Amino acid sequence: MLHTVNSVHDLRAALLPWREAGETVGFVPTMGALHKGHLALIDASRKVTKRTVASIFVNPLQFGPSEDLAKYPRPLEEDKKLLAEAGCDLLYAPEPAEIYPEGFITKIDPGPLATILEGAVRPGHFSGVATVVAKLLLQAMPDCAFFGEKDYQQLLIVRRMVRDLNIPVHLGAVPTVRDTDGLALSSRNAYLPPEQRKQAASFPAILKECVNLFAEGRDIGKVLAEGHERLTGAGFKCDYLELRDAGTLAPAHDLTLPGRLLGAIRIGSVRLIDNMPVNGI
Ligand code: PAJ
Repeated sequence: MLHTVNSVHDLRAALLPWREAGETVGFVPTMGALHKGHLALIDASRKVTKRTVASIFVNPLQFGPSEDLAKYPRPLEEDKKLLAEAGCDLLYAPEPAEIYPEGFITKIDPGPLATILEGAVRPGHFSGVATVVAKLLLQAMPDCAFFGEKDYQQLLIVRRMVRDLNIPVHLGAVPTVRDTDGLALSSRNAYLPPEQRKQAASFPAILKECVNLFAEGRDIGKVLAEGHERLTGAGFKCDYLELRDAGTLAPAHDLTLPGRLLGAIRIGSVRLIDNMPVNGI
């Protein structure tokens, strides 16, 4: 049975003997409803550290007022089973009052990176993410922490925060895990009715087509405009489809540096994001 703690005090108490024995600790923050994408982060941690700690916390601070906080899936028992099978050593599953006690006021402002792309559509989202990730890292003080490329902008924001605030942790980035039809695994895929789930596979397929056209040296603006049209033609509402510098997320006008193609679409009420690397030439 997976050892589970719910408070900062118990988390630190559980980590202490490992620390005293000189064992390295890897940390994998999640919001639960775990799938193979999350488990790839556990695997990545287990490869480089002696101990692996996962957290499950559905962070109210990163949900907008019209978003799905209340209905976010919380299958805790199933998650614990998956974590135990994956070889995770400890689960930290705090309640909101443990993370945000009465009077909590201090938040992290990740700056301009937090106001573009996802941040433009979801104001305050990345401040909520950065704040909770900073808290979790300070609570657990791991040697390494692992994040998925699936949430590419989040990964860059966390990297930047760790550097700017001198948080003593090494970050590991894990490539996106996809379903057999190419759709990036996400807890939100469960909201898709079967017909829309089938339709959703066109999203990564269209991104991939764009990546291939960039590799052929086609005009960036034209490829993006056509990609946008294809997404709309496939029945999606496209929030954005953009080619950005992979390191800074600044708009990429050419491919002298490695790029990242990032997209967000809606199918009905479900919003999906995805991204793919575009090699510099
Ligand atoms: P959550 O959506 O549960 O994701 C937890 C971690 O799993 C993130 O680092 C995310 O990028 C990674 N992940 C999700 N789907 C993946 C996939 N298909 N392939 C690879 N990695 C994947 O992201 C969050 O939670 C929260 O914002 C959090 C960082 C926990 C802060 O609250």
